[in-house]
Amino acid sequence: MKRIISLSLVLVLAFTFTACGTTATTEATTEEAVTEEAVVEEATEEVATEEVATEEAITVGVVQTNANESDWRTANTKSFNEAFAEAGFEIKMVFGEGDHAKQISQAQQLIQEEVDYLVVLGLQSAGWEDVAKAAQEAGIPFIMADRKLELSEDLYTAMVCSDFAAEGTKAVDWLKTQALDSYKIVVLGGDTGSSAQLGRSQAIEDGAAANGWDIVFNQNMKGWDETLAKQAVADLIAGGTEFNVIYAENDNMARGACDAMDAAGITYGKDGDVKVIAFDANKWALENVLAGKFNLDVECNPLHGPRIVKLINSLEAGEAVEQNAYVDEEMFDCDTITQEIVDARTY
Ligand code: GYE
Repeated sequence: MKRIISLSLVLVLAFTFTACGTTATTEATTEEAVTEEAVVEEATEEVATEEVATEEAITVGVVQTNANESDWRTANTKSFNEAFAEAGFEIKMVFGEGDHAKQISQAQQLIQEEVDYLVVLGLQSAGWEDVAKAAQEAGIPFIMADRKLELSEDLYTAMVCSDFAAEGTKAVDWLKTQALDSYKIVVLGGDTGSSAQLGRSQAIEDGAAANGWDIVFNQNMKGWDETLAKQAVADLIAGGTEFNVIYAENDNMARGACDAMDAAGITYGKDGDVKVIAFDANKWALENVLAGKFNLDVECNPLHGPRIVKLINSLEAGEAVEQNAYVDEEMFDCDTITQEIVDARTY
């Protein structure tokens, strides 16, 4: 919310001094005139400084998913806070804590508070039309980050997201190269209805159908929860379900699955009986890839802070921006990863 108060103040000050000056000028010496000019100048500078201070306070409302959803989410939240602070933006971040309706009302509240920009990371990809329309009516640019929402292009300004279908396809293509005698796949999905879960799950379901692979278990873990993933795999083992692939839709759930297999004495990873696929590629997870505990980790990059700052600054400057930007991402294979790659990881 930018405030335009300074100009009038400058005018008042200048007028006061000149008025005084007028009567005085006839009487005052050159010196006095110089002093008054200096006073006016100083006042103008002061107000200008104040104007700059108030003018730059761009307020950005960020509708985040859950505070403690995963190590990825923690890195993502940190990236926003650090980049916005560095840019001098005022950040208003709220967390939906697993509740889609709560995110919707939080977004509406931020619109009421007249934020300058609204950035949404949706728990659910569907159901955002009303918020997007309300933002539009209020003249507030609607930006999607991380997860693409189901909105027509006329309802949002820009998006900086990951291509989750492409991430899933990378994993499926890698699985094909493993040429296993049989494929018995356990799918540990993320939050139901989030575009991250939808994209990654669709890819493995299509891949299995196309290649005649068996998906022996396919369930979404509320909140991408590591403990729920561990329990689900422990129950499968206890129930005698045979599997030789874990397709865990984030690093934390992959680690949960490994803990369950450790407890049951089942080998996995590079030299084990079960292939482990994860998504996110946090630094600790890449250490697991290097150690051969995870076979593959498909990157999903959480460092959206600087990307959104760049986007907002372009919009502020009236520059054209790419409406649909996908983050460049790679994957890490236990047969090719190096210590240097792990050391270079910043999250
Ligand atoms: O994979 C998971 C996080 O939206 C891409 O959300 C993100 C996902 C990420 O909690 O770890």
